[in-house]
Amino acid sequence: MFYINGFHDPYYGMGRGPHKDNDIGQMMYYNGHSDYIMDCADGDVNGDRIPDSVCTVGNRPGDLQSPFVENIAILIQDGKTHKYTRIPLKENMGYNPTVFLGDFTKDHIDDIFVSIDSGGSGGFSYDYVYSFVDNIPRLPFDSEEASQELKYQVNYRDFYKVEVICDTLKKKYIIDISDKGSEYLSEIYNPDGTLKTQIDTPFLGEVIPLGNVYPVDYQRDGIYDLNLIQRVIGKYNADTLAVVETILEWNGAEFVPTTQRLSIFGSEF
Ligand SMILES: [Ca+2]
Ligand SMILES: [Ca+2]
Repeated sequence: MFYINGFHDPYYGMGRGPHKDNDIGQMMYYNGHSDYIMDCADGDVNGDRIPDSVCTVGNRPGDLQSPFVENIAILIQDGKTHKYTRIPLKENMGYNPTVFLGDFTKDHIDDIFVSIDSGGSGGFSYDYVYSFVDNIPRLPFDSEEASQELKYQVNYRDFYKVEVICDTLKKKYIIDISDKGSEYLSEIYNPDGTLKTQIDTPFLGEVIPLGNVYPVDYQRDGIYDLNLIQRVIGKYNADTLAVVETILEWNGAEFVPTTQRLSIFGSEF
């Protein structure tokens, strides 16, 4: 067990917050709470130019071998006053809650990017960008909201083609599935390559709304954009036909999609 902020030693924790190297996985006490430290990063997030310490923290209800974490929150220790601020998250349970600091909102002050793996079979994560300028938490990006704003259609077409349409961005993509093998294709297609009128699968084609989000500094100017990756699935969850990558950039008021592309996986030959 591990004590921060003068629980045992009144000087311990003064001038330092939790740090990555020593404290990950340790329990800490602050403001009358106890939490496990999951990940940490240092940077000025409130804009006073003094580096702050930012961690993801949470409870570990299972035994400590289990990676499951609940009540996940962001914990900021102000580098100047050493005061703690805890920001609870909307989706607050999952695996491997990581924190990354970087400027996403173009004000040259670090924002807080948090990712939590959902752990479900969909393989998606919950991702947030918080800003903390002047010690006020704001949430400019929530991956659930952002992904739900992107509306898609996935339509199987004659001759082993799957059309993916992003209605929101008015973009259309065509995937060739002719190398899927006869077992897969014969359920959907007639021998002449036209679509069957009666298809015996419970569902066919979807872009899973929730995906994964990665910060990328495309212009190498110290400003991070968000790369949202969503899976296009065919007959079932594990049948990934492609992924849609949407790059979202801060426009001064919100994150907006600037570029979108569809990526396919190579087939063995
Ligand atoms: Ca600061
Ligand atoms: Ca910023």
